[in-house]
Amino acid sequence: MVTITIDGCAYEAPEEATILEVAREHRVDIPTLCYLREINEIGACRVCLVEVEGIDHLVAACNNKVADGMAVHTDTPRVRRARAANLQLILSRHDRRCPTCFRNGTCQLQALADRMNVHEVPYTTFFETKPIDARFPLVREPEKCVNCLRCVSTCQKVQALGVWDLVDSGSRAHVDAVAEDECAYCGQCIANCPTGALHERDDTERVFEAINDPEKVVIAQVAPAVRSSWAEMLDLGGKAPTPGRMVAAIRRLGFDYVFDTDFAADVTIMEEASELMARLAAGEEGPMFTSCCPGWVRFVKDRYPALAGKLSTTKSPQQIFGALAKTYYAQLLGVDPANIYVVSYMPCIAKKMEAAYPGMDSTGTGPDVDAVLTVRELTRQLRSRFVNVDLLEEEEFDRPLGVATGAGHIFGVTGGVMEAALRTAYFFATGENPDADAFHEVRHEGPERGWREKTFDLPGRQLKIAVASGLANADALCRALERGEARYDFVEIMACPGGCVGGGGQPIIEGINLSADRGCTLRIIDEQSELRFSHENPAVKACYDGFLGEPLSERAEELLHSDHAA
Ligand code: HC1
Ligand code: SF4
Repeated sequence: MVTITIDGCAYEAPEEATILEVAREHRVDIPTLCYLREINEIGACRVCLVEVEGIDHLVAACNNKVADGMAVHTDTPRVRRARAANLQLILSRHDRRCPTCFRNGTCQLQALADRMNVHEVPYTTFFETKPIDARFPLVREPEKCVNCLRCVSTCQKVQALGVWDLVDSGSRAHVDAVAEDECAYCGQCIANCPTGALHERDDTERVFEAINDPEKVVIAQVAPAVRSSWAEMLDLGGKAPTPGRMVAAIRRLGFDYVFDTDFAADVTIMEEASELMARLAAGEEGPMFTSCCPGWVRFVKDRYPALAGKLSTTKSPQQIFGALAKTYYAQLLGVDPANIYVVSYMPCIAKKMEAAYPGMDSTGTGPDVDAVLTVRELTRQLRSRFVNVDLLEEEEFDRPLGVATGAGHIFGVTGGVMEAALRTAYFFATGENPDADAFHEVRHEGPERGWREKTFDLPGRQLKIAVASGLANADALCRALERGEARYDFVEIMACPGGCVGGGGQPIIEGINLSADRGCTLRIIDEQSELRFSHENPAVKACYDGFLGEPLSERAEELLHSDHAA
């Protein structure tokens, strides 16, 4: 430990700590723009400058370590002038049309200018407006980029990919895509962008057009993790952000039916657990990988093609929902599937891409899922339609595709798909339910590095499983599998850290990682659910009895499985 003073107060600190970490630990505010803890500590923006006694120049607090006896000053006239000048230089190259920016109100640059009382830019403004680089489904607006490199570091360190980099030199240096084809569309670079330089393609108006079309039956499906975050950017006037209020809010947008992706997650489990049991019975070499996360599917196919054949063929809940909505439910309604329009609310960017895959068209009338909106797009829809969310009472999902179990709800948190599948696989193997929490050890609590492995006893055999989230962790796990350093029967991987609760389409709140809290919300919803086993979902049973037949039946194979060839 060392002793330092910050603004005259003495603090003990570990030797390896940075000035910024010690300051934050003791509630001394130092502004930052490019800093991302353990991901991007490069001192690029020079907004966190501080004065250190005995050093002539100002130093960046984020990447300078403390030393015994160090005296730091965070609020001198020299510090304030330098920080403001640096911020003004950044602003001089930034497209400042804030009112029409997607990040208006959540932009860290905007917030910093306000917080630092910077209201003028005395330098020549020379941002260049270029046509929007609309790469599906990510959109980049280069004139809003502040070269903080957060996207570069996030993609490299969290996702083991190198889509972005700094190109050119001197005053022409800027961030650009250098390996676009590698992109998993996870959206983590968007979630960590401090400005509006990166965002998802906006599909809100397309959905309103469908809602306004009297010919269309417009159906919403809501992903598991959305219920944990939907109200983060809304003012509910102190009311609890329950799934029931979420349903009421979405219904106010004009949908004919509000259904639950978690119903389809229960169907996914019926198919995936059956597939696992069949693979084990056939003595196939493991592992079987979950395939509900399109970011992971894209990653493994691109990076580890030899392992891609081990993906479960079961489609994701989003796609199973779309396929059943346009076949089973169209039949129940007596409506031509061409007139059904399915909208997904997802915490995810890659789901926009998954919905557009060739082959995800079960009826030959168009994609099973017509539009995919993120939680941020949902927030914009509710605001733009002036829905008074604080007045909403709780409402139920519509039936039958709105009936789900606790097992379906936990899909949205890392370990949840595995746990849900094991509950049902155990039932398939024994004809009896295990304790609903028998497999709780697969749960990850909080952000983690690496992967978790466990061995469970199923009658007659042991099942070795692993769970990972974040593609850097998936990369390490795949490497271990390829080298023969690990062996599993069943592996769950989600591309985003923490699972979908940490998805790239979730609300962005600078400096706060809410994925652990959101994961707890889903766990609580599971614990409080009347039904916690997918195979006990009465609506799922009815769907099999009246339409699909058995899991892995010919019709189920045709509608609910894919070779992930896209
Ligand atoms: Fe997910 Fe899934 S859990 S992938 O994270 O399997 O997006 O929430 O909808 O499809 O159910 C996302 C979440 C989501 C699918 C399910
Ligand atoms: Fe990298 Fe994910 Fe961003 Fe693609 S979406 S550039 S994979 S962080």
